[in-house]
Amino acid sequence: MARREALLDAWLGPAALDAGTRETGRQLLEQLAQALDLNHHGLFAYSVKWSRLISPGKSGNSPDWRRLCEKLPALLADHLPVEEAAEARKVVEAALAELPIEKPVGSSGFLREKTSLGRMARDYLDALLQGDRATASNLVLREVEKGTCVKEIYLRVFQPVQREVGRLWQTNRMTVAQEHFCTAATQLIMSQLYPRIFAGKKNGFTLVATGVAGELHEIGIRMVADFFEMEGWNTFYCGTNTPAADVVALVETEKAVLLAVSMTMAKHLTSMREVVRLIRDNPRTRDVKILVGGLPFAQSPDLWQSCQADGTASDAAGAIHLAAGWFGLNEAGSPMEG
Ligand code: B12
Repeated sequence: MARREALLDAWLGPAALDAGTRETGRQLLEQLAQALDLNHHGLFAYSVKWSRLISPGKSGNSPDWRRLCEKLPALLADHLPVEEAAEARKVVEAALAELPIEKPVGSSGFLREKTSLGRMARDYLDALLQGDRATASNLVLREVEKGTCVKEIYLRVFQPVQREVGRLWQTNRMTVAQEHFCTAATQLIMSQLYPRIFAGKKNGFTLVATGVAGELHEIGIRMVADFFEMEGWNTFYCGTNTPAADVVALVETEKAVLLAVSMTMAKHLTSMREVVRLIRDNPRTRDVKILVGGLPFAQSPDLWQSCQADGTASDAAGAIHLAAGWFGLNEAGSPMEG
């Protein structure tokens, strides 16, 4: 610990005195260690891009993370054994190679206002920004009454709006309280759609869905679970931060054939691997298919393999598509004939 703090001081120099900058630096070092552990430079590259978007307001001095990362290999050579330092250099250089061409993550916003649902997403977010949940809710309910599928609302309204909320928070244009308000409102409005979600015919397959231990982001995996429910699956959505052993016990008692596990923060990778290991080690659950997903898996497309999972998908639609292939289900979510 003391060594890491000393490294932070050496790396960031006077900027290390600013708490926000120090925290971002700490997270970057953690991501570098993880990228090295897993041999996935993509995780670190994403973190550097993310750090570049943090606004001066949030991190005080607004350091130039690119320039700081360029200094990192030389410093690590002083702090790590030769071979590890050489590996770290490769990861840092690969991340830096992506920076000049890539804009910071999310720099252009997540709402696509050229489509009608994109415009509605804008109105929905504006209503929430004004603290007006009733208008936001009415927009959604009216759209569904007009015949727009709930899945479309999830993927074209709730998902981009939540990502935009994250971008506004990251760039210091939204407070944590506003973010919490928007998130809570969206969860409430999702619940208003439940009579439609639980209305379909069942196909006899059971899914357990949860976020890993330590993970607090729950909307993504809730959407995944709801998509399966709409496809006729019997779903056990357990929110997030569920202890690994309890996930395995639920899979076993409910005789689930599929487990969907979500992780948004890459630092929870150890918990993710633990769940998968416990499922595989239990003779009664070892054949259950495991689908993993969440932000890091979209950033680093082959990360799922290093977790010994069966697959990943970048969104809820991709998840049901993949499962349909595994379990021989047709477009209506029912088992295929013959
Ligand atoms: C709301 C929110 C929170 C809330 C969550 C509350 C809740 N009840 O869920 C709270 C306040 C708890 C929170 C905390 C933090 N957050 Co936050 N949060 C968000 C925010 C704004 C929205 C998340 C969301 O609802 N997304 C919408 C869903 C639909 O998208 P999704 O999760 O990606 O899910 C889709 C796919 O990924 C996929 N998928 C997801 N899971 C799975 C699983 C399977 C099996 C499959 C196949 C697919 C799949 O399908 C989903 C649906 O299509 C995001 C912004 C963003 N870009 O997402 C930041 C964000 C994720 N948070 C971030 C950060 C930094 C944090 C904190 C570290 C902040 C802090 N300093 O405390 C903590 C970490 C907490 C923790 N230990 O987990 C960063 C992460 C950046 C990074 N480097 O990775 C983001 C990106 C914000 C930003 N732009 O900087 N956060």
